[in-house]
Amino acid sequence: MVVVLTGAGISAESGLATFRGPDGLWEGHRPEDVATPEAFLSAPELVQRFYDDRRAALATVEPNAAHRALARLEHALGDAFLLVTQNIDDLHERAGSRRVLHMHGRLKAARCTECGESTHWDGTLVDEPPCPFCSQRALRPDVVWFGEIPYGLSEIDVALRRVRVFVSIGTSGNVYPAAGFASFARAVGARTVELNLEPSLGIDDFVEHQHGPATQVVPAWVDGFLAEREA
Ligand code: BJW
Repeated sequence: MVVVLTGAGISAESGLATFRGPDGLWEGHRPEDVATPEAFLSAPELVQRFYDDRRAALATVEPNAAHRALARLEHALGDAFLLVTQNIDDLHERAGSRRVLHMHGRLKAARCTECGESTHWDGTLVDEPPCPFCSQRALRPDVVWFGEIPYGLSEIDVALRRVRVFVSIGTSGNVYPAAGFASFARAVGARTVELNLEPSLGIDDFVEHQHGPATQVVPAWVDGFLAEREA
């Protein structure tokens, strides 16, 4: 089983900002201070506008060569492949990936804080539209903030127990539980690979690494891996 974990770095060259660093998405705020249910409760309009803008921006960006390389890898491996993304954008799907698990939710989904139902969402939420299930005006972005439980943890656990090759792409290794996957994969005997612009916080968990822009290192690694498999 090949498990790939992606983070914001894979979408950076498509034009979507990453979270941390000087030009980070939260402009000087620490993500753990602003990406919380408490921040939403204290400034709902600000938070809704922030996600509405990011949702609208999806229409202005395209998947890049790294997203497309992972779709190619899935095509070659079929069921023996799982892509776990921390990203809430839809660029993996638009590149052709199907076995994608969005552990931190999706920009194009809204969840009702009254009835708990989640629904596909393309429009805005700041105007408090009614929930299509219960009609309450209580929709929020269906994303996972600090202190909330990520999606798909049982499916990820099953995949990580069977993983032979674990590849981490474009993530800084700051946020758990995702930041713990490489060490788990290594403990079960997997080959662990990091493809990132720079060494992540978890660099010691990887037996192989290539540092550079995702649009260069990911297609090159996928080509090499598929050639190795066929040899
Ligand atoms: C490029 C590139 C290019 C740039 N090419 N690369 C103490 C210890 C351990 C854990 C905790 C702790 N205290 C609290 C916790 C838990 C907490 C946590 O991790 N806190 C940390 C601050 C320590 N985690 C949680 O609360 C999570 N839930 C949880 O733990 O539930 C409990 C539980 C879990 C499991 C079992 C049982 C119970 C929830 C975390 C939710 C994170 N949410 C966010 C926001 C999502 C919505 C949104 O998008 O707005 O998710 S925060 C933000 O960080 C977002 C991202 O998915 C996530 C990770 O960021 P990512 O992707 O790594 O981005 P960056 O910017 O950090 O890095 C980009 C990388 O790309 C860099 O390395 C660049 O170099 C690189 N790069 N350009 C290649 N062109």
